[in-house]
Amino acid sequence: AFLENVVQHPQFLNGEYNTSFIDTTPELFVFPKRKDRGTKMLSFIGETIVNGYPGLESTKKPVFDKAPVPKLKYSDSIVDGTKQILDKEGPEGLANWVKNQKEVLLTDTTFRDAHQSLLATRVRTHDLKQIAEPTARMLPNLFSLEMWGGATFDVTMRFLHEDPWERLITLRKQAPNVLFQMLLRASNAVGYTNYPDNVIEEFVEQSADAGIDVFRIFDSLNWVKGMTLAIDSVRKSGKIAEASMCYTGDILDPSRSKYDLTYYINLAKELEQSGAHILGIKDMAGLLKPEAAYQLVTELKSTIDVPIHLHTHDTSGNGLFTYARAIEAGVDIVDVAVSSMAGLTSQPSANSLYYALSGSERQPNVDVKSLEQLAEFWDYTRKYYAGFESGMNAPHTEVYEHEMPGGQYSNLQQQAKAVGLGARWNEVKKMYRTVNDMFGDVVKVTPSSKVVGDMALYMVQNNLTEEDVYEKGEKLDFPDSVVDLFQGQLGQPYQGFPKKLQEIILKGRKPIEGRPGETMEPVNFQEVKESLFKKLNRQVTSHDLLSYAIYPKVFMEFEQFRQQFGDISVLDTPTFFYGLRLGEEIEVEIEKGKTLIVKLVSISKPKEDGTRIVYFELNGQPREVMIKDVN
Ligand code: 3PY
Ligand code: ZN
Repeated sequence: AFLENVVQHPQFLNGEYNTSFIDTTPELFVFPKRKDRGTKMLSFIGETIVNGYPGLESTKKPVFDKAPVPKLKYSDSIVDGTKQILDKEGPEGLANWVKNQKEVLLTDTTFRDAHQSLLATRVRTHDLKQIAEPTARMLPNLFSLEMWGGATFDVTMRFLHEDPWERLITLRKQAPNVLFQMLLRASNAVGYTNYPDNVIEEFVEQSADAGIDVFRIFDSLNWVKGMTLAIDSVRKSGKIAEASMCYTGDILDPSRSKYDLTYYINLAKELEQSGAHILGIKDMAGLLKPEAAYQLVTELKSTIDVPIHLHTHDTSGNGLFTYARAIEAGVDIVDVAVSSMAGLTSQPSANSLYYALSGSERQPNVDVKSLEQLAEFWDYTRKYYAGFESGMNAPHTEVYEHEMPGGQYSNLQQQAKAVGLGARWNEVKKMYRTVNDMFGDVVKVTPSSKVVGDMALYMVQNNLTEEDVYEKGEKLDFPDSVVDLFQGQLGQPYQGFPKKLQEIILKGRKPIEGRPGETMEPVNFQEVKESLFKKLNRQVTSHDLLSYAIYPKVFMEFEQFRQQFGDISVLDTPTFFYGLRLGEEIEVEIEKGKTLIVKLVSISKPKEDGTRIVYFELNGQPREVMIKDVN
């Protein structure tokens, strides 16, 4: 096992070799890259011990109880589910099957939106991997598992230092029976800006190949023209296009007439005509009130033919009431999360919905005891991520006023703190609504919501009122994202941009009116492949190419991190965030059947240049790494 290369070979050490040695033992002439896996991992753990994990307050590693994985009979095969229906009957067949179900169907968002909205998207593959197979075995009647896309794509690389594609492939193996669903921001893919058409096409094809079955496609301005390319690409791949309309405003409020019932009905018809297999109602902020849900779903049921899938956030505390009314009106599928990952800015609880519908013929066909066991796992697992909780701990009806999406609330709060506006958070929230109204009452969802947030921060930071913007606008340097939006780089809002503000913001620049992706230079994937090959000095996969095309800087930093520290997705989550306690010993399975035993022995005082030596034992052998203490 220790014969890694020629210099350790006994014949070489004894001088007993001639030139044929090279020919008969070529495997010994492969030299490892600078450091071996063990040392790389120790460097990462040492770094975390000395400098902490970015964004987490550096505290001593808390003692966590290990999350209990439900005990199941793993020898039984997994029961077939919706995935097999899709594979046999195709997307239309699956859509028909959905319409024929008496019970309301469930999408479990625990693997994606729930933690995006509660824990800053930080849940790691290591934890998902442990519960994916139990979930597939215990909840085989789910419509789908939402487990990819949205913010998870960049956060996995940026903050978790793992590959989003590997997550998808790994989980797919463990949960082969339930449809896998992702959130796709139409022409913005999984990014914050429009991409060339061929990037969208290639991204959909590769995601479908790697395991995604249902693509929930939305445009951040509800601009159907910006969605058709993504819808067409999904249809071409043989998967399910769930074209979605984002819900904003309040159809019950006559003073918000821009987004009234007619607006949504027309939009839904347009999406159906554009090829939606399922219509999504994406209530990203949780603004859809119960009676509004009833009216909207009732009206849609009599106008469109495709099944309807409703998504909401429980921020106001009214989520279940909204679902109950939508279910009464005939909605086909709703989004829920396992109870310990539900509520507040996340989705309503699956467990609660089950009980709420007792006695109803639409009560979902799930085993509530299984839900409770999964909830127990997540209850423990969530504690590992406590440092990323938003601090909101009760229903928050203020959301009807500011209309901030569930996934944005804690993010914008962080952004505000970062620019020194933590104490003026209430002003920022109010300004968010003011900016919405200045922008002509826009749909606010990634990335348009980020633009509204950027403008609100900018105005509060510079003590600007709405009047100031109109009066002193020519002299103001607006955030780039605001200029891009008003230039049409994210597409066109319903009823256009407010002209006066657009002139002030663009300062003579010409807005575009077509689809931005149409005029962008396509990415030459072959060229990118060659140049990446040179930079990375390894085989470049189609997944790497897409990660790079969508997030060039984030991808390169992720690669550099992997070169330096190796694949640290194998570490347990407490160690990943907090390192080790003195004397603590862990086992790390770096590949099947290969385990490293790591123990922290001691940490030296910093030397003059700030470096510390961290002493470990690796498989019983003393090892040390030098870490610069930057605190
Ligand atoms: C995302 O785009 O990530 C969202 O969750 C929007 O609601
Ligand atoms: Zn959501």
